[in-house]
Formats: sequence, structure tokens, C-alpha cells
Amino acid sequence: MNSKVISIVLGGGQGTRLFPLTATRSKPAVPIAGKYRLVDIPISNCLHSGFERIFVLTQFNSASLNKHIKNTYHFSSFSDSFVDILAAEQTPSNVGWFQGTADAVRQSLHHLSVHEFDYVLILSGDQLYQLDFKDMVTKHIESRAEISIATIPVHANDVPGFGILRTDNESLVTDFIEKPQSNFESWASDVSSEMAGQGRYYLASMGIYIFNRKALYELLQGNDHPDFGKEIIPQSINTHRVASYQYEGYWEDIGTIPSFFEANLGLTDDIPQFNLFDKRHIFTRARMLPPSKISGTLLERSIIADGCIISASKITRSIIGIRTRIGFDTEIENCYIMGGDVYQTLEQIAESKESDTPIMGIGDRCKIKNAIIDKNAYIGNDVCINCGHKLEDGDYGAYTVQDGIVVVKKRAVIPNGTVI
Ligand code: ADQ
Ligand code: ADP
Repeated sequence: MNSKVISIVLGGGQGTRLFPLTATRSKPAVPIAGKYRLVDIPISNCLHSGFERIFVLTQFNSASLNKHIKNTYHFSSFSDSFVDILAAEQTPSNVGWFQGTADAVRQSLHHLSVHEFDYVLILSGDQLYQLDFKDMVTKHIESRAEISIATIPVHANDVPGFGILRTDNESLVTDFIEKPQSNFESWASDVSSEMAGQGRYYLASMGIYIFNRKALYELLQGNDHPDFGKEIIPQSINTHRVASYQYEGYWEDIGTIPSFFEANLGLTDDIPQFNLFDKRHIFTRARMLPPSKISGTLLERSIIADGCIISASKITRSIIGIRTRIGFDTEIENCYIMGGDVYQTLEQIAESKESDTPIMGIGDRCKIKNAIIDKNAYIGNDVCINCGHKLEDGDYGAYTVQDGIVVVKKRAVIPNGTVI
């Protein structure tokens, strides 16, 4: 089937919803779960499904995304498999950025057309899930659909954030409305008793689509509609055979700071809804890092990546990313610490200590709660984050606050004794 399917990962627009994590990198390169990057999730789902020809569309090209893809996804030179990044580019016929999801695919059609394929699988770049796309393509072919949309039942509270649809008894989509804000009660569907038990009566689009080659060209060419959800999909149900592929497993949109934070910390649950230990695991770059060294730390429900040097007194419900260094008597709770790209040398550390400036990582006697610490941050000694004050949302230079979550920016320096 690999020769019939090309996959496209929508790697993100301007990435404002994940700011400041996207301040200096493109969204697909945002680190998750201590050692992976966002883009590894859709790519891993494709590879486990046997689909090995993948384009990642991104609004801006970052060195870290290029490096990650180049160092991670290697295929035999005898195969035609690839993972290629297509960044928005200026051409004589187009001077701007991708105007939306459909526009991003439209502008990439000339890259696609040099390949042989019958189906295009279009994926969002900011979702956490494990789905067998091979089964979805098989059902797509069996149902003789021209377009298939992966769908999941959601609760009424979540309806305003999604494209909502109704189907007939053959699972063909009869109506579609993008993000209805009110009066959507009549959009409820018949769902399984398990979904009904959770109050999930509305069929939401997961933003995962299969298009037959011909249908994709018909719908994208000759118009400049920017989005799949707002224009292309609602219009297509009048002109094409559109099927719903219903899924009821774990699926989480992680495109905002609060959902990104919770999805990461959810991985520390006893039995997490997203299973990193599954045989359909996430692929990522194989790094030659030393094992982590931990001393005097009480660890509770935490995930520790490779290459860390930890002397903290207590770490609770947290993810500690690669190459993190944490000092003595420090307590970490409900945090995602992304770690570092490099180690400082012993000389650099001695110099910083002499001048009383923070070294990379987290210092001694800190108390850090409900925070995301981006890579290569320098957090001094005796720093307290989320110390009981109510924090107002905003951008405070070295860090931002959103819904009580403090995000310390990449390479930020938080001086000794700071209280946030
Ligand atoms: P949203 O997630 O709100 O709704 P959108 O913002 O268009 O839709 O993003 C979809 C994906 O495309 C995301 O991964 C995003 O980062 C990426 N993307 C957005 N603009 C892009 C651009 N210019 N270039 C490249 N990538 C871009 C959509 C559907 C809904 C559906 C939800 C499910 O419109 O119908 O319910 O997804 O999450
Ligand atoms: P991220 O998207 O994670 O922030 P970067 O854009 O910082 O990633 O790129 C990560 C890579 O850049 C690392 O693998 C590392 O080799 C290199 N790098 C980042 N910071 C430094 C530094 N201060 N010195 C040397 N190399 C660095």
C-alpha cells in the first residue's frame, strides 16, 4: 500500500497558540515527553501503518526541525521512502506564507505530483494518538469514498472547538459544520453505549483526512479557499462521496499550552491513556547519551530521560527531559522540564559559580511547580516558581503565564532568589 499513499503532516501555521515554545522553532520541532518532538507522533503513526512517503509542511523552517528529521528518519537507498520538510516558499506565482491548511497543501501539489500515488493522507501535527492508518485506508477503499474523515465522539462542551458532522447509516457524511458556537443540539449522533455513558454524543472531525488523488485536485484547484475545515470539507459533501471513519481510542489535541502541558504530565499516570511503552512506540532520534545519574532524590510518578544529572530532593508527577541538571534540595512538582541541547563544561560551571550567576539547568534549593521549562534555561539557586501567589496571564520577558502554567522561555536566565 506504501506505493499508493502519500502522507502530509500539517506542521503548523504561525504557532501562536503554543507561544513561547514556538518563538524560535517551528511547531513540529517542539519537544514532547522528554525526548521526542511533536512531529514524531504523526510520522510514527504513518511508519507503523506502513506509509513511508511523508511530507511535513511547515510555516517556517528551523534548524532544529531540519536536523531532527535528517538525523532520525533514514531509509534504505533501495526504497522510495522519505520524510521531507516543505517550508512555505516564495515562488513567482505566490509571494506569501501558507494562508491555511488547504492552501498549504495546494502550494505543495507540485512537489506531490512527481510521485505516484492514489491517496493522500492529511494529518495534523499537534495531536497525541495511536491510530492505524492502514485500516483507515482499507475502509476508505471498501466504502468507495472519495474522501474519508477520521471522527471521534466528543462532549457538548468540546463541540465549539471542532468540525462537527452527521452521517447516514452507511457512515457517509451528510452534514458538516465547522466549530459551531451555539444551537448545535440537533447535531447529536447515535453513538456506542460506551461513548453515550461519557456524554459524548457529537461526532467531531479529528482533522485527519484521506483524499483520492482526483478529488484532492478537483477541490483545491481553481479556487483559493484557505482551509479544509472552514471551506473545502463542508463544500465537498455536496460534490463528493465523503465517509466518516470512527475512532474511539485516546486522541488529544495538544495545540495549546494547557493541553500540551496536561498531555505531557498525563504520561506519568499509572496507566497512561497514551502508551509510550506500546509496540507502536514513537520513533525519534537515537542519541548517544549517557544514562541518567540520580542522587538523594525521592521520585514519584515521574519520567526521567537520558543524560540527566539530578540531585533534587523530590520530583513528583514530572517529566525531566534529556541532559537536565538539577541541584541539591530542589523540589519539582507537576513540571515538564525539556532539558538541554548541550552540557556546560566544568570550567564554565566554575566561572558562573564564581560570578554568582546561574548555570544551565536548575539550581539548588528551588521549589518549582506547574511549569514548563524550555530547553537550555538557566534557573538560579533559591528560585521559587508558582509559590502560592495567583499569577496573572501574560508575557513577562523571561517567562509567560497561561492558566496558572509558567513557561520559562528557551535560554532564559532566572536569577538566584527569584520568586514567581
Ligand atoms: P483546527 O485544529 O482549529 O481544526 P487548523 O488551525 O486549521 O485547524 O489546524 C489543523 C492543523 O494544521 C494543525 O496541526 C495546524 O498546526 C496545522 N496548520 C494550520 N495552518 C497551517 C498552515 N498555514 N500551514 C501548515 N500547517 C498548518 C481542524 C479542523 C476541524 C477539526 C480539528 C480537529 O478544521 O474540523 O475538528 O482540526 O483538531
Ligand atoms: P530546539 O528546537 O530543541 O530548541 P535548537 O534549535 O536549539 O533546538 O537546536 C538543537 C541543536 O542545536 C542541538 O542538538 C545542539 O547540538 C545545538 N545547540 C543548541 N544550543 C547550542 C549551544 N549553546 N552550543 C552548541 N550547540 C547548540
